[in-house]
Amino acid sequence: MEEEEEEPIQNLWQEVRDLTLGTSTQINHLSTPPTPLQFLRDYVSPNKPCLISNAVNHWPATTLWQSTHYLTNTLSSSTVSLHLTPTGRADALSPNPISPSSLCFASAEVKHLPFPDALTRVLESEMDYVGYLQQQNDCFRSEYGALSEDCDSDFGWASEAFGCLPEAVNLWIGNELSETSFHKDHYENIYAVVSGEKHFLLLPPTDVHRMYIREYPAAVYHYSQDTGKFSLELEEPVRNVPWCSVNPYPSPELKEKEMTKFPFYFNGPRPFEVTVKAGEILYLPSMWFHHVKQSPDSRGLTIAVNYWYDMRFDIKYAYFNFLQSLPHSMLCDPASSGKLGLELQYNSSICNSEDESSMGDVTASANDNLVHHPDTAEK
Ligand SMILES: O=C(O)CCC(=O)C(=O)O
Repeated sequence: MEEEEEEPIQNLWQEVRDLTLGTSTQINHLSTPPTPLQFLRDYVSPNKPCLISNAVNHWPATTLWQSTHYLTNTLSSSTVSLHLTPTGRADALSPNPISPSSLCFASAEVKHLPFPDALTRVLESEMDYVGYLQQQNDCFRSEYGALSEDCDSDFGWASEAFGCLPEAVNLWIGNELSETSFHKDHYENIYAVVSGEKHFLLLPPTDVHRMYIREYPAAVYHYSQDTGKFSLELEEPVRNVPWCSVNPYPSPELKEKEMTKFPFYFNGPRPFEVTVKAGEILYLPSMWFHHVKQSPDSRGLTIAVNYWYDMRFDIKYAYFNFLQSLPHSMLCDPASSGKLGLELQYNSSICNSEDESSMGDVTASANDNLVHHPDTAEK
C-alpha cells in the first residue's frame, strides 16, 4: 500500500514522538528516583521529561509547610517578593494600553513585603488583585533562607548526572488563579511540589513554530491602593520581548478564532499533560515549552520549589537554535503551504498577524498567565 507522503514540519513533530517521547500525552512516571546513570541515559541525554515519585518524602517541608503558622513564624522577619496582577497572569500577553487592538507583554508589579503580609495577600487573592510569591533569582536560598533546612540543597542523582550543583533554587507560593504562560528556559529544571498540585502542558523544543513566538512591547502593571485598580504602562524607552503567542485555554467564544490564528498549535499533536502532585517531582528538560496552572491545597495554597541546573550548550542546542531561526513566514509561504499537510485556512495575515485584537480579548477575558522571564521567551 502506498504510504502517504509525510510533510516536513509535521514529520518532525511526529518523528520525535515516535522515536523517543511516545505518542500519548503522558510522560514516563518513575516510582522512585533514578540512578544518576539511568537519569542521564534515559532522560537528560534524550531531552525527555519524566515524573518521579518518592523523591522528597524525607523533606521536613512535606509536613512542616502544611502549617501556615509554621511558615509565618519561621519567616516572620523575612522580606519577600510578591507579584501582583489583576488576573493571575504576569509576564503574559495583554491588550496594549496605547492601542488595545494589539498586544503587549505585561509584567507584574513586584512588592517587597514582610512574609506574613505577603502571604495574607496571596490568600486574599479573590480581591481586586492576584498575588503570587515567586522570584526567579535563587529566592529560596536568599529571601526564604530561613526555610532552607526543610528541603535538600540538591538532588544527588540529578547533580551527578548534570555534573554540577543547582545554579538557582526558587520557591513558588500561589493560589488557584496564578498561571504561567508558555515559555522555555535555558535550564534543566527539577520541579518539586510540596503542597497542592501543578498542571503542566509541555511541548518539545522541536515544536517551536507551534508557539508563534513574536515580539511584543514590554509593559508593567501598577496597583493603586487608593482605587483598588491596576494600570498598565508601557516601558520607556520601548523594549520588545519575544514571547509565545498561544493561549492554550481560550474562552469558548474565542476558540475558533484562536484555532485559525494558531493552526500549528491547535491542529498539531496534543501537548504532554502532567499533573505534579504534592510529594512528586517533574524533570522538565531545558528548552521545553511549558505552561503551568495550579490547584491549591485545603488552605488555598500551592507550594513548590524548583532547582535550576545549568544546561549543556551542545549540538542539540545548536540544532534547536537553527530550527527556531527558520522564519515562520517560510513555513507559511503559500507556495510551500501545500507541503505542510495542515488542512487549514492558512494565509499570510495569520502568520504575520499585525492585528492581534482577538488575542487581546482572550488575554483579557481568560484568567491571565504568569511567566517569569521578562527578558525573552526563553531564559
Ligand atoms: O510554577 C510556575 O508557575 C512556573 C514554573 C516555571 O515556569 C519554571 O519552573 O520554569
